[in-house]
Amino acid sequence: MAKMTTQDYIAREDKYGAHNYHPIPVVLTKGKGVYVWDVEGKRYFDFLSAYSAVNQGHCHPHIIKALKKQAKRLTLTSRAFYSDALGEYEEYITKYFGYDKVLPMNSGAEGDETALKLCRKWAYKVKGIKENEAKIIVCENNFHGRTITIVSMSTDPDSYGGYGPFTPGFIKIPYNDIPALEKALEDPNVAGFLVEPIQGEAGVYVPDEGYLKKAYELCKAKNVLFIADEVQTGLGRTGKKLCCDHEGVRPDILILGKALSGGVMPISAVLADDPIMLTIKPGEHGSTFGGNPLACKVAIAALEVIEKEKLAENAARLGEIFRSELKKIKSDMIEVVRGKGLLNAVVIKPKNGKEAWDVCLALKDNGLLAKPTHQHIIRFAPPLVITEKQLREAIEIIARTFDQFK
Ligand code: IF1
Repeated sequence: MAKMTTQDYIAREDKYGAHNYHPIPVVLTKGKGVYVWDVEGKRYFDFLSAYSAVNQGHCHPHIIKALKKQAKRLTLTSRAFYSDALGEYEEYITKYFGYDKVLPMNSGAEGDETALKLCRKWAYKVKGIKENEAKIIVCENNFHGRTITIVSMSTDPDSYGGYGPFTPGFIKIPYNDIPALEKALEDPNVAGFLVEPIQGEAGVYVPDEGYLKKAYELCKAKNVLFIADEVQTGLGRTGKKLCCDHEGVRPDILILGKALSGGVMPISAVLADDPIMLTIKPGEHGSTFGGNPLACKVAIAALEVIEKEKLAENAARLGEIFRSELKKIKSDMIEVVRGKGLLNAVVIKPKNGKEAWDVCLALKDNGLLAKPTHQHIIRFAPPLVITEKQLREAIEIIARTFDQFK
C-alpha cells in the first residue's frame, strides 16, 4: 500500500468525521516538549499548546511515567468504590491550592457545569434563595465550553445558534465593567458571578488591573459566590499559579482543566470550601470517569511539574520578552500585541485580502503552529517549558513571516 500523504489524512478525517472544526492543514504524529512533528517529518514549534492543555510540554517524561505505571495497575473503579489513588490526589490538590475540598470531573465544560450546580445548591440551601429562582451573572463574550447550559450563557451565535431552547437563570453583563456588575448584583436572587480572569476565546482580552479584586469585593458584600473559570488561565499560563493570584483574589469556587493533565487525558477539578462543597450530597452529582485512579496519578504528576520546573515563573519572564519583541516587529498588519505571561494574542489588520488565517498558514510553512480566533486574532501560547533560546528562535520565525506580507 502506498504511503499516506498529508492530503490523504485530511481527506479521511473529512469523510468520516463530523465537520465541527476547521483545522490548519497539518497532520501531526509526534510531540516532545515545545515541538510537534507532522507525518512528513517536519518539526514545528507548537504555539497553541492544545489551547493551554500542554503547559508542561508534549509527552512530559514525568507525567508519562506516572501514566504508564498506573495504567498497568488500575485505571477505573468508578466512584462506587474507594481507591488508594483518589484520596492521595484529593489531599495533594486541595493543599496545593488551599481549599477544603475538590470535586473531580473530566472536561472543562463538566467542571463549569459542576460549579454552576454547586452555586445553585448553595443558593437554596445556604443563602436561602427561593427554589428555582437563583441567578448567576456571566460576562459577554465568555467561553466556558459546549454543553447546552454553557452555550445558554454564551453571546456568540456560533456557540449557541440552533441549539435552543436554552437554560434560564443567567444575567449577561459586559466583561471588565464594574458598574454593570454593581447593578446586576442589586438583584437579591443572584447567587454567583462566573468569570474568566482573562477571556481566552474572546481574543485574550485582559481586563483592567484591579477588575478581579473589585469584582470579588462587590460579590462578598452581597453574599454572592465569586466563581473563577481558570480552565485556560490557570496552572502557570499567565505567570502565576492561578491568574487570580495576580490580584490576590481567592475564588469561592475554582474551576481547573486542560493542563491539570499536561494534555495527557481529560481531567478537570472544582475546588471549594466545605460550606459550599458539602451542599451536594451522595448521589446528587458525579461521573463515571471523574476521579479515576489513572487521572489522579497523572494530575499529581502534572501539578508536580508545574511547581518543580517553576513554569509560572518562566511564563512571567518569557512573556515579557515575547511581547516586547513582538512589539518591535514592523508590520502594518499588527494592530495590537497583548497578553499576560505566555497567554498572548496579536490582533491582525487584514491587508490585500490577507487575514489572520493566511498569516497562520505562512507561520506553519515557516515551522510554527498557531491558530486564529475570531477572524482577526492570532493566539500565541507555547508550552511553558519553552527556553529563552527557543522563544527567540520562534520570535525570529514570527518576524520573518510578517516580513513576507510586506
Ligand atoms: C474547543 C477557545 C480556548 C475554556 C474555558 C472551559 C472550557 C474552555 C475558559 C471548556 C475550553 C477551548 C475548547 C476548544 C477551544 C478552546 C478555546 F478558543 F474556544 F476559547 F482554549 F481558547 N473554560 N476552551 O477556554 O473546556 O470542555 O473543552 O475541556 O475547540 O471547543 P473543555
